[in-house]
Order: sequence, then C-alpha cells, then structure tokens
Amino acid sequence: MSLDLSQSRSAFESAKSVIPGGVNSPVRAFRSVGGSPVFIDHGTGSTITDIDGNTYIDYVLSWGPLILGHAHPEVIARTIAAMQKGTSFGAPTLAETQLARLIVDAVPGIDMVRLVNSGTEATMSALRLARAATGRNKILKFAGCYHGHADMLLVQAGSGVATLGLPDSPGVPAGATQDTLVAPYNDLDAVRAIFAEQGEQIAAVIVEPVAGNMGMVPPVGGFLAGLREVTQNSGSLLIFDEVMTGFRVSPNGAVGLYGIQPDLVTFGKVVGGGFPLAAYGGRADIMQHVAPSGTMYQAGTLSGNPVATAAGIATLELLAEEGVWQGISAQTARLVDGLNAAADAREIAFNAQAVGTMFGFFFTDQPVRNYEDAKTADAERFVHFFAGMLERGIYLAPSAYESGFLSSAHSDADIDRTIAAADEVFATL
Ligand code: KE4
Repeated sequence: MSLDLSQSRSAFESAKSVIPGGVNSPVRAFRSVGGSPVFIDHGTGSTITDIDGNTYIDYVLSWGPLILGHAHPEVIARTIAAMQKGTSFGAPTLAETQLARLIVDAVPGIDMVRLVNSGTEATMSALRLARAATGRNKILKFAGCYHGHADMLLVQAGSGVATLGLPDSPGVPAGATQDTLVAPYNDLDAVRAIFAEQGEQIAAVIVEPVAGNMGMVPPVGGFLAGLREVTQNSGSLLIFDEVMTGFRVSPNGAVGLYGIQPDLVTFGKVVGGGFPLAAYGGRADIMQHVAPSGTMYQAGTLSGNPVATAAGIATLELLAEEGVWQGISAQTARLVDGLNAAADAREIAFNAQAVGTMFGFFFTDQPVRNYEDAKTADAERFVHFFAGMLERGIYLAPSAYESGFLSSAHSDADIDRTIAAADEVFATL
C-alpha cells in the first residue's frame, strides 16, 4: 500500500527554493518521521485532503485550534461577515470586548485579558508582565515544555526544538537566557531546591499544566498544587501556559480541571478558531501593569483584529453549546481506549492517554513523567507507526514530541477507522 504523493514531493522541492526548509514552521517538515510533508489542498470537518487527492482523518487540526473541525459553516459565515465590514482598523471594536468577556467568563480567577497574535507573543508578554509586577528577573520553565520561540524560552524547549534535536537555538545571546532556570517536569523537589536558593529572584514559573510538547504528559498528583504553594510562599507568580490546553482539557481549561489558581494564564489556538489570535490574562491587580493602564509595554498592529475575533467568538460560543465539548472528550477517550486495546492484544509496549479533547501516546510500557522519560520511548516504532497510519489515511502529528487533538466533527466511524488502522500497523511492528 503506498500513497501517491508526487505532487506534494514536487511542491516541497519548489517550496524549499524560496522558504527555509520549505515550511513556515519547522515541525511541519516531517524531519523526524522522514519523507516529505504532504501539502494540503483543503479541509472539511474531521478530514484534510492533500494536493494529490489523498484524504486523511486529521488529528493535528492545525496543532489544536480547530476544535470544531475544518471549515465549520458557522465559523466561516461569521468570519466572512466580519471581513465584509473591513478586515482591520487598528482601533477598538466591540468584538474584542466580547471575546475578552468570553475568555474571562470561562476561566476561573481571570479578570482581564489582552489579545495578541500568537502564543509566542502571549507567553513573552506574560513573562514581561510577571517581571514588571514583581521587579524580579529570573523565570523557571520545565525541560520539554514549549512556550513559543521568544529568546528567553528557547532553553531545553519541546515541540519543534525537541523534534529537530536542537541543542537550543543559535542566535539566542547568553544574556537572553541567563535568567532562565530549568527543572524537570513533574519534579517538585527540583523546583523546591531552586526556590530555596533563588526564590526571591524568581519572577515567575511558567508551566504547561498538561505538557503537550514532549508528547502528552499530564501533571502527577500534587505537582501543580506544589508549584502554587512554592510560588505563593516566595512572592513569585505562577503562569499556566494554556495555549494548547485552553478549552481543550476542559471547557474551563486546566485551571478549571485541576482547581489550581495561577496568577496569569496564556491562551492561543482554540481561542482564535484557526486565525492568528492569542491572549494573556490574569487578576486585575496584575493586568493593570499593562500599558496603557500601566507602564509595562506590549503592543500589536493586528491584535484583536475583527476577523480573528469573529472566528474566536464563533468557536467559543459553539463549543460552549450543551454537550459539544463533552462529546469531543468522549470521542477522545474512545479513541485512546481503542488504541490501547489494540496494542495490548498484540502485546506492543504502547500507552495512549487522553486529557479532555487532546491525547498522546508513547511506544513504551514505562511511565512517562518528564522529557527524559519521553526520550526513552521507541522512536523507530513511532516513525513506523506514523508512516503506516498516514498510508491508511490517518494524519497524526509528524513528531513524537507533539500531542493529538479531536474535534466535534470526528465521527464514530472516524474513530473506528483509526483504531482499525492502528491495529493493522501494530500487526506489522
Ligand atoms: P505559537 O507562537 O506557535 O502560536 O504558540 C506557541 C506555543 C506556546 N505555548 C504552547 C503550550 C504551545 O504548544 C505553543 C505552540 N505549539 C506548537 C505545537 N506544539 C505549534 C506548532 C508549530 O510550532 O508549528
């Protein structure tokens, strides 16, 4: 069985002549899974179709945003209607307040948000805010967590940095990362040791409350509560980076799921409904530092633009309708249960997990609690599995250091077909 990918292959060659690596984001290049990326022509509901005409059930969903599936009719209609009134004004509009209100109402403990254009902007701005609010410089992140590509965060990052096995990035001066501390994910003792030494200098801890950029690694019991306690005790802020988990691990994000109240939260992906829109938010007393109400500067030409806010509002409103999120979560659990059952039946060392509407899997029978554990999973089996699933019309993230996502468009038949395909591929391992 082999796919005709000839158009994608030639498209990739020509793309490489004018775009570094032929892609506009490194993880798309299929580097860690070999071959060349499929070029997508269109998406509909749970599927995407490449320029050779191959259609796949899509579990990447643009890396999370398309929780209602591709080209959802109402999202498209409301976005077109917004566009017809003008695409950007660089002036306040009612839609920005409406979207901000939807986010604030959905996530406990958030009084205000600032809309920006990418998750990178959101985390970069949240950390600048934490430094401004505390007057401190140091920040603590976790190995294997990815918070976008701001200089200070490109230290032992996950996602594309992990996928490409980069030692971090050239071009990032030591001065930009000298205040960035790193601890293993899920390791409270390591965090406490760092705080014992440097707690008074630490402005913030930034954490993916469910890590999604080293594969998917949920927090072990007490980890998030411990981070809350240690930051509270030292006057540092706790930042939940919910760019990926927001509206995915629960309708109220990880904040609602785990009941731990961070000081700041970042959002992206789902809140923009597939358009370049992200946000950072928190308690009013902290957000007041943000210009122009305060003096911490952050700005953006297209921040909160009418097109992206229309898509974001439509997505959040439709997702909040009775049973929609719950239905996606149930499908995700069914997928994971089916994958595990198929692997167990063939005695494959494999473990898939779901948290709400996102999932991950590792080819190992050992627990995976952090980036080092994740790196011990069988990479060759992952590559073989990825290729076998692609051949069978299932599009998974082209990297072991990513997560998978479902949408309201993923049907029972999609799930059954995915499980059957996985069983076929497991049989070839
Ligand atoms: P963006 O700047 O890519 O919009 O968001 C950065 C970001 C921040 N925080 C978390 C938890 C994230 O997962 C991300 C971006 N996620 C990756 C996929 N794991 C984006 C895909 C890509 O880099 O192409």
